[in-house]
Amino acid sequence: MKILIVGGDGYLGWPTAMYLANRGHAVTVVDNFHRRLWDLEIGASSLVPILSLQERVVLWERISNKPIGVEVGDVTDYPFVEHVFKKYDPEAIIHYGEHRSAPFSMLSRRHAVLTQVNNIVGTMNILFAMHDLSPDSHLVKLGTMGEYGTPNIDIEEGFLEINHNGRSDLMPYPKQPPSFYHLSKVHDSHNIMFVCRAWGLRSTDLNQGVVYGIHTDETALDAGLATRLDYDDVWGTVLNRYCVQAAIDHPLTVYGKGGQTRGFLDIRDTLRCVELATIYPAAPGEYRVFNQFTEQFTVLELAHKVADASTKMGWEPMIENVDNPRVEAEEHYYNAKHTKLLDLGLEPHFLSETLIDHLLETVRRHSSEVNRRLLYPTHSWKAGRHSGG
Ligand code: NAD
Ligand code: USQ
Repeated sequence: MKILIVGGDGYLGWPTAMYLANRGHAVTVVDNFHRRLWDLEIGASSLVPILSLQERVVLWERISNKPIGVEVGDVTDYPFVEHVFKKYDPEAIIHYGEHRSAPFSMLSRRHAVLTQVNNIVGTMNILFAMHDLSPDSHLVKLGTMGEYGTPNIDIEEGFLEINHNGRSDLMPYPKQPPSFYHLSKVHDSHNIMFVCRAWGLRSTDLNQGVVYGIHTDETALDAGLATRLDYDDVWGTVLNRYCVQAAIDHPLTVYGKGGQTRGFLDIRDTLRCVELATIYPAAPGEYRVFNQFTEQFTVLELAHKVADASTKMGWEPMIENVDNPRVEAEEHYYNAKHTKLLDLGLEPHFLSETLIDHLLETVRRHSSEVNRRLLYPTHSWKAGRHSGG
């Protein structure tokens, strides 16, 4: 298939590009490198060194002999999006190209607005390009489990049967997102659902949980093909952060009581889920929602798993309950359905000691480069404490 991967220089986009190219698809990566710029603002960088996109592609093509196209540009710029659609006429657009940090979106008015403009405008431009230039193409859009929040009832996959005053309907599941970033995904979902209905476009919205790990079959081929590993308090996700903290004898930072339950998945399952959604597309006019995660844990459970693995390696991990910088429930009911990708053929890689050991060994090799000032959270989300700038 002719596939565009928007955000193909990122943590998930780059391994996806190699994975799909390896399986014979004609892959073109689109990115504007803003993520690398936003890192500079925070003073953060990937713990595992990463090459530039162009260097990665040259190395990949030398090793695999499978081409990956590159288009550098910003999807909030419509003439650029038009140019890309006219040149490639994609059958599928895998859209990772958004700003993805909840803490970043909560830093100030500027960060909140930047996040929402980037994400919502970029997605709208892709929808208009699909409508005008490739109306039969399929959008595989990365959303987030955070769109649902943490309701006190089971979470369904996208839609909920509602009975009201003697009548019933299948309605979009209620959304209670916890940050301006997560809200941007809700706004995207509404826009996408609308154009599927109004214009007959086809789309799959993947409500993904928190991803962990950096190892895939393709990244293992050469150190130069590595994907990024974020560990700072703005970009780092929880399990990746715990592993880095354990590797440098820093306390594992459990925010608050640690009863926050989330859906998680191995990065290899992200690639497979996106592949499944792409090769089994939505029908014209169909807007599908898949919950993309394989297991759910509390963040305290995860800290214990990392601590146990570290102890077995002879390290002396500590778990610290730090003041929670976020506004979120620390003890709550959580039961989210996630069967649709399994039905399509997903065979999950569950979180294992081997995986944690592998991640711990990798980060230990780079432990001298960890910036300790990025480990404790420094920005509170509490109301009234955001700067207007
Ligand atoms: P990332 O920040 O590593 O990659 C995103 C890429 O998109 C970056 O390379 C960035 O430069 C690019 N980008 C952003 N805005 C762009 C624009 N306007 N034009 C062109 N390129 C742009 O993020 P990631 O972790 O790879 O996440 C990818 C997607 O998956 C995001 O949409 C994110 O919300 C979603 N997601 C990620 C996780 C996770 O745990 N990493 C979990 C659930 C959902
Ligand atoms: N947490 C800790 N300690 C830490 C870091 C985080 O306890 O050191 C807690 C947070 O308070 C939160 C949970 O871990 O309760 C998850 O936080 P996270 O930073 O790992 O992930 P999150 O902010 O939710 O965002 C990440 C991705 C985002 C994606 C989301 C999926 O950055 O792009 O949308 O995971 S989900 O969580 O399902 O919404």
